[in-house]
Amino acid sequence: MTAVTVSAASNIALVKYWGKSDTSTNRPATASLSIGLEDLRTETTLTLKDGEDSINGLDGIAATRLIQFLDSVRQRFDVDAAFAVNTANNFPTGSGLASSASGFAAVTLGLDRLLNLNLDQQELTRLARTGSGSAARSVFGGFNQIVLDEDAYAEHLYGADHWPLEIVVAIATEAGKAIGSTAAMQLSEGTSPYYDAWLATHADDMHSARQALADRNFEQLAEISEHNCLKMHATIMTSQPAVHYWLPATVAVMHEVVRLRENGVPAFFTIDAGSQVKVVCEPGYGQQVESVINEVPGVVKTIRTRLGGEPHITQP
Ligand code: 2P0
Repeated sequence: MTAVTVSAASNIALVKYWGKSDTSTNRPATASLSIGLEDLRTETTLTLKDGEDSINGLDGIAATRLIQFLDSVRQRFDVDAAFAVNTANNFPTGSGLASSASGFAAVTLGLDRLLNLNLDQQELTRLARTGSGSAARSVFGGFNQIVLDEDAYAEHLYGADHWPLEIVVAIATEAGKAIGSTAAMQLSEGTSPYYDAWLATHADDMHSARQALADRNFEQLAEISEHNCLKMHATIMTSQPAVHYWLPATVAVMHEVVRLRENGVPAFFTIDAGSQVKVVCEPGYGQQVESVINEVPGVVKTIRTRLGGEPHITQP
């Protein structure tokens, strides 16, 4: 085999990863729990070649990070090969929609296949994580968690059929974010007075979210997801210098989601390191939620999807 194509999906964390205990390997300081987004995907083709790597579809820091990752794989598995990487996202890149998660999951799965590494699923997630912490959770579709041992790996909890939630992404801007999550995390760790509280209360959030998933208790999942998201953002905003990811439309969507819930629509919000709001709702409510969110002032567009995100591997 000389080439492979992988489609991997983005994911969003309901209980979030923010902070690292080892920056060189992206070992997270906290566990996390996520859902895969069926229709937000990165498609990456890897082709073996001579000479140097060529990267098409990424530039700047993102391309540098990818080449560092390829170097680490070459070194670890004693591989003497270069790669032509062609990659594209079908959603806005670098704006808080976890393109590094789907991107590094796709490359990891592709390298495993192309180089016949035959890593087991847990090893695949550990390797993807060294590219980007959240990428470990995009190795599988459905509901997944990151487990901390002396290292950290992702574990598949349930398939999408366990609870086929729907997701509406409200895009507040298509511009890239001013500060990437890796740098913003470091700032939070080093300067926010709330960072220690974030760490100290995280295990309880994981426990509560896992229980809500097991019981398919939407109210409990909504409460803990919004709480965990707001704690992370409080930590981000109180870094010095402060990091401002939210835009007016971000806040307007949050208010609209609370109003929807008060009117009996089962929906909650979560926000990653950016200004986009992801609205998660019970099966069957996606269309209604999307039509309301679309009208919120400042929302540029919406993307509606469902829980899923199994990776697909093909040979071109
Ligand atoms: C998450 N985020 O759990 C959290 C919530 C953003 C906010 O994981 O430095 O791109 O590459 O490990 O994975 C985004 O961080 O960071 C992220 P690195 P990554 O989804």
